[in-house]
Amino acid sequence: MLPEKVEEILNVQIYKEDYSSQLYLSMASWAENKGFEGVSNWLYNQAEEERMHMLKLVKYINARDGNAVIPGIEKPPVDFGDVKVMFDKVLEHEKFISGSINEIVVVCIAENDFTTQNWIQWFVTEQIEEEASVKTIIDKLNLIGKNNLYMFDRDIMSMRGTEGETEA
Ligand code: OFO
Repeated sequence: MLPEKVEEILNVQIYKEDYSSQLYLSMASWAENKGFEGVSNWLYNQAEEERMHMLKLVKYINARDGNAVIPGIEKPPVDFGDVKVMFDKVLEHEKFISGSINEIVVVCIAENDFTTQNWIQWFVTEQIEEEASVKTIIDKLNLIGKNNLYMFDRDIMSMRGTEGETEA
């Protein structure tokens, strides 16, 4: 049985993961329309991964006799300036998500819910990886400047490897 406060904060996280998915989907569509095939593929995969994170939360809450609530989602922005500005926003968003996951850990400890505290560690590790992979992308963008985005777009296609595979 989940403590009420844990159930509540996990439900808030469902919203955040769902919004992350929609945000990256919107970025993917924007990048695709600008002709960045590699960038858009990376973002489409990322959107899918966030959806898996959301599902993981839904299934966990329900498995622990809680009620997972599927939220309505705010419309994400539709214009992202340029590729570098967009990836800066991705990193900022991932840092925000990492903060949310840490808050969940804090609530689990306060509520003596060591089962969820243990379960949520998967997300803690995932956030380290996600922030690191976006930082690597931003480093590359800083190195190439604005003049060689074509090469960058091809390069990013090979950057996902197995990191995009997420089990629900
Ligand atoms: Fe971008 O990560 Fe979900 O949790």
